[in-house]
Amino acid sequence: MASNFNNYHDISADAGARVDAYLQKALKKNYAEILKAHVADFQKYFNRVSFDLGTTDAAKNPTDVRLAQFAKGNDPQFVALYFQFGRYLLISSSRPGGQPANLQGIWADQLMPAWDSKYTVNINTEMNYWPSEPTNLTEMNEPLIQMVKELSQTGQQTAKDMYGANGWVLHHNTDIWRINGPVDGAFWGMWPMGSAWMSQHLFYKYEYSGNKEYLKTVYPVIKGAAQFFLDFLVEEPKTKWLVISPSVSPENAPTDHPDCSISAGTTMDNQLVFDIFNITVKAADVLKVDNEMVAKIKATMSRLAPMQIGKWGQLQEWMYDWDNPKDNHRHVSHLYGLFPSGQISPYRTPALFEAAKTSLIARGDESTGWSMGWKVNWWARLLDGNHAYKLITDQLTPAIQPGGRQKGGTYPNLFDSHPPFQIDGNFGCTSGITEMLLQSYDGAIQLLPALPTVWGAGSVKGLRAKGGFEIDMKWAKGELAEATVKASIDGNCRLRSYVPLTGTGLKKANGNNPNSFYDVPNIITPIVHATTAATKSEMKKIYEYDVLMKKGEVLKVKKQD
Ligand code: FUC
Repeated sequence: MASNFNNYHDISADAGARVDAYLQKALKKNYAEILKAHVADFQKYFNRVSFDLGTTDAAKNPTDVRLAQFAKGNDPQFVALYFQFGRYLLISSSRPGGQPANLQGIWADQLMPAWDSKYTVNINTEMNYWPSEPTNLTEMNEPLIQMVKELSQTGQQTAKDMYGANGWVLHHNTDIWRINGPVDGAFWGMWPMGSAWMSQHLFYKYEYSGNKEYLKTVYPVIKGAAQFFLDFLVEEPKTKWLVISPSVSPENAPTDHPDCSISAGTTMDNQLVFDIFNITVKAADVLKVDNEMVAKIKATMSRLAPMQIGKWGQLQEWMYDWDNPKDNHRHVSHLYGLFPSGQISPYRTPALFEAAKTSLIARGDESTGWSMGWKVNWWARLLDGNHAYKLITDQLTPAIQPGGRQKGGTYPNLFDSHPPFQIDGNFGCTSGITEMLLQSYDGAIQLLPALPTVWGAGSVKGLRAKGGFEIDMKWAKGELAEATVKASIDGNCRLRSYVPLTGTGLKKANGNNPNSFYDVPNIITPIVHATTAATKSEMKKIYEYDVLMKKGEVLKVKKQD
């Protein structure tokens, strides 16, 4: 019930005294009071978001039956339930003062759980936190932020000892003791990019709230991550690009070049370095600090490696064109640039958009649980609601097959299966469903960007968008009917929609969005090696509007008749 653990470098607490204190406090209330307090505490967070896709008779079946029958269709409420289950899991496993959600959350039921129930930071830990801001659960980030702050302390020593570098480093895995060095083997472990990815989450919280006081408290961590990469980048001799070396494209090896599994300048490395530099510059600008370092970062950014489109039209995963179109590895790390990052956009970078799509099609759909969860997000960003829905169906497939064999999918209690049980896929899919309904990147708030045909009518309330906006939407016949936007800070609200809208104060959008939370990344021009003509996706017409909103204001818009 308690331990002597205070934090990663202090185990001086008295476990017995702690148990006593817990019990004394609990015993003051009877069962009914405790239950009431618990429900009130839970609902305070949970009830911020509602999601309705309609309910059919299938909802009367027990969960295992619904799961087994989901692919046959006609159970839209199951998706809404699964979405809300992800929120339930985050509320339950990531409370301020505790530890962040790990590989099995608080539900690891073995003494030796898979991968020690730790934090794999080359995707899994980040995925756990994708839903926190967009599904209105900002408080649940607190344990993650605390862990990243602690990692930024322990990681300074590792950066010095291993690389003689300033700032802080984190490799692909960590645990409650905040370890930062490579573990488990060179092929997985030699990935020095953890600080670049984990620090993004500290900045997301700022982007959704606009709270500068909060930003001040995490800025040293973000800056420390950038400092490491300023020291660590090396010049690639032929191209003169500044790259990471050695590194891996997480856990994947170019199948035709197995000797190159550890290489340099992989696409994900370049994208991550770009993002950590980009957010450091933005944060320093908001806080009006560190001019000199910002100038150095900007000069370095101009020398980073560009994304490259390889010979079969794919987004290259490595610096050299080693991608094999038959590779169906679960990690598709080079698409980090499409999601969660916003470097690739259908409207700004159409060539990269098509290349990312080509890569994803080649990788295939069915995979491990978390990989399918990530793919829902990617197909949403590729604006293909039906393909995103196909991935939800793949994920909501029974993990336990006839005969007992397990595969990637979902257990009868709705836990995600890698296999074995891993909670990241739950969070990844909850995030993906959100991305189908609302995206706030690429210069605008896009309403219903990737609605699948099967969700003809529905409503959602309480989703959050960057820049402090909260959004409710209703749709019918597959089209947005109305939306409400509440502003929690001042700022221009740019709405993007597939249908023309009316509403008080709505003006046709013009030029760049003046709201700095919607600045688009100024990426390096990609290099195209492809010899075949690129595929061309059919894009729906979009309508964009601006409304200048003040804190507390509410905007109502409707589809034009
Ligand atoms: C990474 C993934 C595995 C698994 C593990 C916890 O190593 O490649 O699939 O999710 O983390």
